[in-house]
Amino acid sequence: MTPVLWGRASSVNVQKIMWALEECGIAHRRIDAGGRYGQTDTAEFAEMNPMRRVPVWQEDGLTLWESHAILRHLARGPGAALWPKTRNEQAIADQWIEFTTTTLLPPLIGVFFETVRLPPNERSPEMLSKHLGALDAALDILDGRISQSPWLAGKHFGIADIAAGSPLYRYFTMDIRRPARAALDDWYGRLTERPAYVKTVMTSYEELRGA
Ligand SMILES: N[C@@H](CCC(=O)N[C@@H](CS)C(=O)NCC(=O)O)C(=O)O
Repeated sequence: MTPVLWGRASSVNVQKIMWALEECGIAHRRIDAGGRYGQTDTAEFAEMNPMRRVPVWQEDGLTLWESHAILRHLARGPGAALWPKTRNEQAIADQWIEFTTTTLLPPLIGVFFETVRLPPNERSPEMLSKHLGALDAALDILDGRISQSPWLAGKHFGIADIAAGSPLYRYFTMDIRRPARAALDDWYGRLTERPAYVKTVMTSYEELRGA
């Protein structure tokens, strides 16, 4: 079967997979699901992913959810160009992927909600300030890493850059204050030069805006 990616193109977690697929020219079909596209509340979807979340990846003999697990799976196969070359680089890539899940994404999502997703009358300056503080601390750490290494895992662009880089388009386009960070700004600039990033990540998120 042609592999199937379930998930709406406006989801930052789906975008990670779309970006990896595009970087490596991996044939697949994408089906819109989640958010305004629904489908996640059906029994069939729950069988694929009991979390009822997107993305979900389906190929012969495998149904997989959790975007970072999908990224690793692709990079161990047709997306090998994204898989770090040495065991040490694989460990470092994993470290930054875990950092993305635990430390970068939660405040970034919080800021996105307080700036875009919530209707203006439900936004809270206190919550925004709290999330921005945590986000700044996470971005300072990323900036420190990129000031020592061109890409997160080392010399080569790969899955860690995709995991951490996909939400950064939102960071750099939201209406918030952004302190200059030379290395991080340069890394983001290099991401925006990749045609696959432009096509899959640098896209409108207006459908998510609260009324
Ligand atoms: N840890 C999961 C998070 C998945 C997730 O929260 N997906 C969001 C979209 S970014 C979702 O499915 N939201 C409900 C919806 O879109 O209906 C992953 O990385 O895949």
